Formats: sequence, C-alpha cells, structure tokens
Amino acid sequence: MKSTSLNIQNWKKSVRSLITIVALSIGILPTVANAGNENDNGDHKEKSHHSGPLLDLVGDKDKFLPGDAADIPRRSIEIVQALKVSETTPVELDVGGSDRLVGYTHAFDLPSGAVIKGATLTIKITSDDSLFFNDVIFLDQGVHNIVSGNPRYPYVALRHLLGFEPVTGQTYTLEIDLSHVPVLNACPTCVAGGSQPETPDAYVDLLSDLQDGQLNVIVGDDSNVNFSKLRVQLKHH
Ligand SMILES: [Ca+2]
Ligand SMILES: [Ca+2]
Ligand SMILES: [Ca+2]
Ligand SMILES: [Ca+2]
Repeated sequence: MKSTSLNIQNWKKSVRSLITIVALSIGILPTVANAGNENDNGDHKEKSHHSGPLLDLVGDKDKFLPGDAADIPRRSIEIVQALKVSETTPVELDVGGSDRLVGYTHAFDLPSGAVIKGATLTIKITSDDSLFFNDVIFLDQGVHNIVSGNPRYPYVALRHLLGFEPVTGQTYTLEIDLSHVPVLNACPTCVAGGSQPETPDAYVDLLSDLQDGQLNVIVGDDSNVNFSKLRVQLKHH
C-alpha cells in the first residue's frame, strides 16, 4: 500500500516537474510561484514555495457550515480503522452532536533529506454539547493505540491547550506546538462525564511523527471541527 502511494506521489512529482519545465520554457509561468498563501479554502494541499513552511488544510474556513465537499476529510487507513473500532459513529467536519469522533489525516510532500525544524497544528473548534469540557485529541501514537487495542494513550486534553476547560457554545482556535505537546499517558481518575486531570503528565516532542509526511488526528467526543491546519517549518542549509 505504502509503496503504491509512494509511486503515485513520485509519478505526480515527475509530471509536475515536467509541466513546470515545459511551462517555463514557453514562458507561461511566473518565476515565483504564487503558492503557500493561506487564503485557500478546501481540502487540498496548500503548496508552499521553497523558502516558506509546508501547509496542509483539512476542511474549509467557514462558519461551521456542514455539507461542503471540503468537509469530508482525507483519512488514512489507520484513521479509518481507528474510527471503526471506536464504537462511535464518525462524523465529517462542521457537524455538531455528541459522543462521536472526528478523524482525519494531514498529509504533505516532505522533500527528501528535509529536516523539520518546527510544526504547528491549528484546529478551530466549537461544541453544542454539555460534555465538551472534557474533550481530547489523539495524534499518531494515540490513534495507533486505538487500532491495536491498547489503552487510548497518549492523548491531548483540550483544557491543557487552553489553560481552562472549554465552554459549551464557545469557539476556540487551538494552537498545538508539535515540539512541545501536553499529553496524558494515563488517567486513573477519569470517569465517564468527568473532567480531565488538571495538569498533563508530560510535554513531548512529536516532530518525528511528521517524518512520514502524515499526521493522523482524532478529535472527540463532542467537538465540532471547523478546519484543521498543519504548518511544517523546515530547516534550511
Ligand atoms: Ca463547511
Ligand atoms: Ca466530551
Ligand atoms: Ca506520521
Ligand atoms: Ca468548516
């Protein structure tokens, strides 16, 4: 599976370079590509030029309006499996409700040999459910552990990103510095409908999760996700 998608990526890259060479030689492309801007609305890759960060947007930046094509996110095989075993009905973006998960996959073309200097995951979120306050986010490892039947740790509690428990009906823009992520590795005091612990167990560097060009994300279980944006900053020589 992996090699197939790799081949497709390589093929796409070759076609793209060929188009660029042809376009440049007949003078229809500007020398500086108009890419990497953040105005795009849609579930496709926001391309960056060589000196800017790599950007990937999932969903659309609207007012939580459901039913758009962009509200159906990209989902890796592992995300699909995790949603299947989680015994809740997954929903698309911009969809309210309770006791269900929003799962999606960020993907980007990491140039070979590139070294990641930093990355930020930005998620705009709200909820109409009274149990929004204890919602959490699973990233690569947590998603993997859901699939393999292990306890669902680690995860990130929204309250640790905000500094307070999220309030039903409010909208938040969460910023996660992926080099310094607050995680819970266990929750002995957690009960259904209860709060997450006041402080995280650890702060961890998850930048290596991005080396495969993908980041799996599951938000739950009462959150309505407007959009999610991954920004990856590369080291330059
Ligand atoms: Ca929408
Ligand atoms: Ca909840
Ligand atoms: Ca990954
Ligand atoms: Ca949206």
